[in-house]
Amino acid sequence: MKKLNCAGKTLTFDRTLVMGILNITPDSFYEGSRYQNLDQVLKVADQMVRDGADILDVGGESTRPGANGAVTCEQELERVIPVVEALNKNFDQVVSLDTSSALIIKEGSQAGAGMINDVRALMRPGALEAAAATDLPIVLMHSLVDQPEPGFVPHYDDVAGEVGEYLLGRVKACEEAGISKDRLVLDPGFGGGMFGKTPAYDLQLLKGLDRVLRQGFPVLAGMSRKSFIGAVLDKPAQERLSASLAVAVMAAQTGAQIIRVHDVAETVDAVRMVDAVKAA
Ligand code: 7PM
Repeated sequence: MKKLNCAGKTLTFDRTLVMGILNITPDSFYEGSRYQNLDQVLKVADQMVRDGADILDVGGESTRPGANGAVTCEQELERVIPVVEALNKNFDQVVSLDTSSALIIKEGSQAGAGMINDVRALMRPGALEAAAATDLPIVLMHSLVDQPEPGFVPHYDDVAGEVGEYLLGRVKACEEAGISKDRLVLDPGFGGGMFGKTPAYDLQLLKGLDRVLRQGFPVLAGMSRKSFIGAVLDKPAQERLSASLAVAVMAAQTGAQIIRVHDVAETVDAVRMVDAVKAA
């Protein structure tokens, strides 16, 4: 059974794991995931834990296309480090730190983060070295790295193939930096903006998720309430729960080991059914 050692806490891939999203940003696209202060964050985390979350994902920089994305490093540190510390102390769950910055990887690992989740796959200067200096598992997500110009339209001939190749390139960069392969989790990076997918590409990626899984690494899928669901159903973020559960089930059934979501209780029920059918 594959396991990840997350700074003393263990993740075991004996069932589908659920990662709850804790956005410590004032401008997250989904209102239900915005919190102001530490007490409030701990309350939400406590509910997620009781709902069955395995991992708590803490992010201090909004990746929303065109949002106040340019959060300074000090602001991100100030927001995120106290939260990582408190979550690690108060819960048995693994605290995942959603960051691309070398300094925050370093400070976060000292504050008790059990996993690094980087939407830029350690492409920022110093990030590879900072991650290598920790023993933590790392989520490598595919994205464009740079914020695209307004009106930029991404193009792929074969999105699942090209995303898979990019991720294997990042695996190689990690190995060269001294990061062992068995610390790595791959993520195709569903979504627009700097994640670089149109709704049509997101659907193709989900359809072709088995090809990313074939690389032999654990896979994380983050699709919760994202805009491709809105594009299919013509519904705002608040009305995308049922469809988010549907795509979570598809990803889990295909073999994704970690599902990143806003709605932990509902997703845990949904993926438990997938696990039960697999075990039947
Ligand atoms: C605006 C747009 C705000 C997009 C937030 C988002 C992922 C992630 C995010 C993902 C991994 C969201 C995203 N998405 N990390 N961080 N995989 N590994 O919808 O898909 O939460 S931020």
